[in-house]
Amino acid sequence: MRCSIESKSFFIHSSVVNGKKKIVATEVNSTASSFGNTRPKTAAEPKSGKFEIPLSSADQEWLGSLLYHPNESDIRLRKEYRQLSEKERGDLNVAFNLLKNDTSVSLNKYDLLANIHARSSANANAHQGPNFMGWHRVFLLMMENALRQKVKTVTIPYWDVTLDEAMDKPYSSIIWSPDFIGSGDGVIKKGAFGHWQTQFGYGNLMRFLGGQGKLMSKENVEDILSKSRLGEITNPAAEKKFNIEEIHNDVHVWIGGQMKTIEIAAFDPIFYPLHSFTDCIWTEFREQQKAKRN
Ligand SMILES: [Cu+2]
Repeated sequence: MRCSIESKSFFIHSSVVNGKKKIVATEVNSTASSFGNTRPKTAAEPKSGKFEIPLSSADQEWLGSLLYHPNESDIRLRKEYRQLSEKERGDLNVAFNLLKNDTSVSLNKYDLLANIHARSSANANAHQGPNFMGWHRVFLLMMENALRQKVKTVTIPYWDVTLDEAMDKPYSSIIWSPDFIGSGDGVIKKGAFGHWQTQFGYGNLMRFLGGQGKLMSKENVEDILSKSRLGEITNPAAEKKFNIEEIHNDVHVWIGGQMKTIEIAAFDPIFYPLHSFTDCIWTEFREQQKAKRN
């Protein structure tokens, strides 16, 4: 599979979580939409308007500036997160933090953009249906364009979740170290995202790896790629085994913390490498579709 790298050499790491910690009750407790089976499926969701901040003209202008597609001469290569050089990883961290600290728009640039995922119009259209992949592709591109306004060489890496799924202790993957995306056993205290704050009263960025949910396996990806029609891999018709949205939901829930809840998930920067991976799987799916047609 092209979206996957086979080498396991990336897992030589310093352990960031000393033994699997019990998941405690401080998990983000939300009345908003949780990823997974418990999520209501009515068109009226979400009920809360608290995520619906008014957009100023400066906000709209900035968000509009992110909606462009790279030129042919500016094709970007998204790498697996562990394949970034130290410099590339550092640049990515700097770009995320420059957006987070830029308050020339409402909230700050990172949070304003992350909040697009929460607004009811987007939320209702982006999830629980065949638009899931397409909506998130554009959202991912907007975040990548935003990052490139700060550091122009940055691309969003993809996190090949299946490599971690194959580990005995996926919570001790180097992904969850301060040099990468930060820890997974409560509040993130070290690294580029240490003590990041989220919006709407959700406080410190936090994660509770492995409490619930599950990581995506190579078999999951093979199952998805065994199908040839979008309806067979998306809601509402796809069986769970082939359903890319539901399989990705399990990863959100596995990470826990903000990632578990749709309206605040995009405040966690791991959201983007995860979606970069699902986007890569979708690209491969589409290329197979085209090949079959020819
Ligand atoms: Cu989403």
